[in-house]
Amino acid sequence: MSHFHNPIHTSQPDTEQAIDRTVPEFPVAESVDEDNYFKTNIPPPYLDELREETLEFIKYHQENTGKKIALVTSGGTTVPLENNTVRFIDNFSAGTRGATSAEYFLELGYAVIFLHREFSLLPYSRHYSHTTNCFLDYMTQIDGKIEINPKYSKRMLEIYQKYQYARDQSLLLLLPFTTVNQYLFSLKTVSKTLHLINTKALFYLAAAVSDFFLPISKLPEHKIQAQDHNGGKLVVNLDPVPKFLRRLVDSWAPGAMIASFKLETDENILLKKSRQALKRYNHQLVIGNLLQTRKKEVVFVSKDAASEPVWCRLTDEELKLGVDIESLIIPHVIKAHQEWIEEHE
Ligand code: PAZ
Repeated sequence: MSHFHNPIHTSQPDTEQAIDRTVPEFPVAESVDEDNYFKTNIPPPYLDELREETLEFIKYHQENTGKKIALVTSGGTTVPLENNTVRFIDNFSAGTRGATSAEYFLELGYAVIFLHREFSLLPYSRHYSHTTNCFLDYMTQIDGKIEINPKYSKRMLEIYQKYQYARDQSLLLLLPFTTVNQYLFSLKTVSKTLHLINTKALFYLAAAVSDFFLPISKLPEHKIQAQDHNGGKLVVNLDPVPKFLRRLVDSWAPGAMIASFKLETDENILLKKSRQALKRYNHQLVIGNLLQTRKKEVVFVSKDAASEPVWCRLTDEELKLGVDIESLIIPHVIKAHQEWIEEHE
């Protein structure tokens, strides 16, 4: 069983939705919003295949390895403005947090379902895919043959060995999405499938999910024409994406441990918004981060009323040496997961 070369592709969207992320709080999604959303938007055609792959992966680990499972979401979602999509709204996320975190989960004994934006960073290949102009920069020509440049080979061998181990042990299931609609249908399907078999799973929600979208009912079928609009202007009127985290907690995967990320750009509201998220969605852990400093510090806000926020920071020296902040985040999350499992046994 290898899930590294998944046949599902998502970047040619069929129909969907829109974003930005600077706007007021929207109401928490109730079941009626959920029903409405999933009734009035079209599921991606590969959803059954995605469910089957998830089920196979979970059963395999339940029967053969007994490993704990982490669902890691990663990267940004797009919001198509046309059904035959020429234009879409996107966000900044490259998937660094998700891909790097997945590596540390794997290293620390988890099997990982990696629900990610197609073509964003992936565990292991992230070290090479976006870091130079081209992967060929890592190669060199010696006596008319092409080889890995010796200055990279030691590090590449270490990464290759981890990659090979994860691949050969079937520890990583790669599931792609592109649009926010694909993300929502996939998250619901994977969560419910996971919940059927493994109620003690860990959800680690690092994807940057659109807050706004264009429902299928309002989506033009064809490329928007400039002359169709007043003075050539395009005014886009987006709906809020229902806040599904509460549905995940209450109904899709009740009993799972859920850690979500909260992204802000204003440091003065980060803690307040992180606490608010925890209260609104009633899950276990919010990891707050600022766009500007997300690679060097995050704050853990947990449900335990007695606990103060815990900051986790890299020193300047560690940053210079290229230490990943995820090497601090993941042990913290795993410890919380372990304690949570013990409490619920
Ligand atoms: O993908 P990346 O490493 O560039 O960014 C990671 C992140 C900032 C998207 C993530 O840490 C995060 O905060 N995700 C949740 C965003 C939100 O919906 O608030």
